[in-house]
Amino acid sequence: MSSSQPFLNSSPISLTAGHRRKSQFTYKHLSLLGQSSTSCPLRVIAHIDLDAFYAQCEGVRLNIAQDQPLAVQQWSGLIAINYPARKFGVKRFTTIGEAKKLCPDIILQHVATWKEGEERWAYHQDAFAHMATHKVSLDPYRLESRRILACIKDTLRGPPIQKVEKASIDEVFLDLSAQIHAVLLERYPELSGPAPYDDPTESLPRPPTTALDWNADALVDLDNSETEDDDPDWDDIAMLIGSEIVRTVRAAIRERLKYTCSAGVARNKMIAKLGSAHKKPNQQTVIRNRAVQQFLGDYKFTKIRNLGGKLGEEVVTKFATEEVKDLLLVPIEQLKSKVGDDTGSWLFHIIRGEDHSEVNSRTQIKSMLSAKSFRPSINTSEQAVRWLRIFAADIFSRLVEEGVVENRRRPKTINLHHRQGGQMRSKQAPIPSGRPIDEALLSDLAQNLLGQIVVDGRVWPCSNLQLSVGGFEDGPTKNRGIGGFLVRGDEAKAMITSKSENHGSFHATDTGLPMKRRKLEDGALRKFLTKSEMSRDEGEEDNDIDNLDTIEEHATLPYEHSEENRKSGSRTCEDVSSSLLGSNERMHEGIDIMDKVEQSQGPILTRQPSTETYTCIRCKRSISVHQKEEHEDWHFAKNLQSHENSTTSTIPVRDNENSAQQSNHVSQSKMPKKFTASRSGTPNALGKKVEKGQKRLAFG
Ligand code: TTP
Ligand code: CA
Ligand code: CA
Repeated sequence: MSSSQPFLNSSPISLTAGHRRKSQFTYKHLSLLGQSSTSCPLRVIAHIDLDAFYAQCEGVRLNIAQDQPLAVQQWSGLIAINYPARKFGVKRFTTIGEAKKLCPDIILQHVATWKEGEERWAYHQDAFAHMATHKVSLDPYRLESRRILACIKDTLRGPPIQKVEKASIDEVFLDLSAQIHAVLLERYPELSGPAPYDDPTESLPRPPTTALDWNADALVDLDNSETEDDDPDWDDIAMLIGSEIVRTVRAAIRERLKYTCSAGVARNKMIAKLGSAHKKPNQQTVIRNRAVQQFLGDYKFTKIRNLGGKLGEEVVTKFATEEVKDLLLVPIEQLKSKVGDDTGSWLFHIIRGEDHSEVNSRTQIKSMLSAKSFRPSINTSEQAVRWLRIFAADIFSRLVEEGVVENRRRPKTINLHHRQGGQMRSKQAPIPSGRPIDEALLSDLAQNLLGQIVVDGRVWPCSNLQLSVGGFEDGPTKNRGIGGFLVRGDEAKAMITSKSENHGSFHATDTGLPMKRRKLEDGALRKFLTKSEMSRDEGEEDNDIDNLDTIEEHATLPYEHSEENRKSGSRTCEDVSSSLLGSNERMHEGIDIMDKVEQSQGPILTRQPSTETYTCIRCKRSISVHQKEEHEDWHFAKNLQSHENSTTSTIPVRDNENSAQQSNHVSQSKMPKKFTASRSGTPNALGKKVEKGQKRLAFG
């Protein structure tokens, strides 16, 4: 055995001679397994999710005994509760007071915060009392998340090439197919011979085994039509090997980093993910192919990825049930006629456990967001600028991890969103490509954008600011020389063009300022107008969004006080600090969609629920009027994310909203367009097209 293939030697299979019937799998299937083909029927995917993640991070950091109840506090709410504390009935929406009553020994650790005006985040003992002047930092958890990912990759190190997709701050998907293929050939040399008659459609020999040792795995019962007396076929054995690998990975995380996690092992991402949540903490659940129907039949379909949100609600309404087993009885034509061809077809397959979505190891961050809701609102540019500096520092520290210093990756644009009363405004600017990005540059650009908002007037009181960078591009080389920072031909052309356009449409004066703007208070303006070029979006943004269940973030919805709902991806955005990954999958998840934001973070709002409610026109949820603003911010953040995601989405177009060239065939892994952001044109952060002739003004 080579040291790079750590799983080849274990042999938990009892080798009793079995029946000599042929396998239902062919040589072709085996070869597809080696290629990690998404259509391979022997495919094995694992989903690993850390138990009570932030709580474990704090427990490990503070070296607290593992049986000690502990919860992570954010302002006056709890965002993560460890399993010992859960035994006392402490939950995510338990108030601090209640938690102490339920469990007097509980340790409540507040998340780290950036204090207004300070340059670094820190653990401040009194942070909870200073929501107005502190901003949450998720850096400690991001760092641990990274260490865990590195540990997983190290444990799985190839060959064959590993496929690991970071799905959220505390989750990964692993496509173990290629590894399992290698193990199979090593353990069962009879599989490596050429296919009889050189025909790949020939069946494989039957596995020489009648019983498999699943160790301590939680094994989901087989479908009714199957019995444990049936001899295992190669898919069972592949699953078993996958499960061994996952056990090894979990043990490594435990030994090296002290964290426990739970896992699901199954034939695709959708089932694996349900599996990891099936038994927690510190357990792994295997859903063999022969157990899929049984397993899914017991679920409400609203628990399935992508069916947690609006689409799920629509299906519930149209078919008057939430149960998978009821929906299984509905013929495909009926599904199609009620929810459209593509959605109907997708739904038909997904409830049968068919999901061919890929484990995408190249998921990359597509944008980063740092934001703060102000309560009370802020009233001066000085205050805003102090926050912008923090946002810039926050984003820059994450950019460093993305390799921005070495120019491995680099964002192209910077956006500032500003909320005043019910009005959200947004300004965007290119990040000049001719110089390295640093904290000061981001801070300057952000201040320029704020300057533009100030110019427009109606700025204070401001209740929310959000700074984001996006449009990430890979650098040409890891170590790009100085030449790499020179403006490229096209960019230079674009810059020149946009400048001349601006002059034309804004009647710029010799100071570079448009007439209309010069009338505005010069002092406030000057302060913000610095050397760099500024961009201007015309008019107010339209932040309409219709894709509740397509985005991932990490904010917690205050008005959905249930574990179930949180799984379906509903969270708010108060202090937000997120990085959006460019993956197809994230579009499809609810909370864990929110999860795929590499980490956005979800503050929990713990105000007393108000009796007064309104129905949100976007998501049709009933929301307390007190939470209206946060709720709208949440849509806003989700929209931003969906925009970022939309560029890599493989989601198909839904019939009733589709144009003529819609295809009838839809990949089962895909979701309908209605639930995604628009991909037409170049939507800006708010899903609105950025105008081609976006006005840019050069201020002196
Ligand atoms: P989850 O994986 O949903 O939950 P968990 O890890 O705390 O617990 P479990 O054992 O059930 O998996 O979320 C991961 C982390 O994300 C969680 O520790 C804290 C953070 N988070 C929020 O900040 N807000 C939220 O609303 C949720 C659900 C999670
Ligand atoms: Ca978790
Ligand atoms: Ca999770």
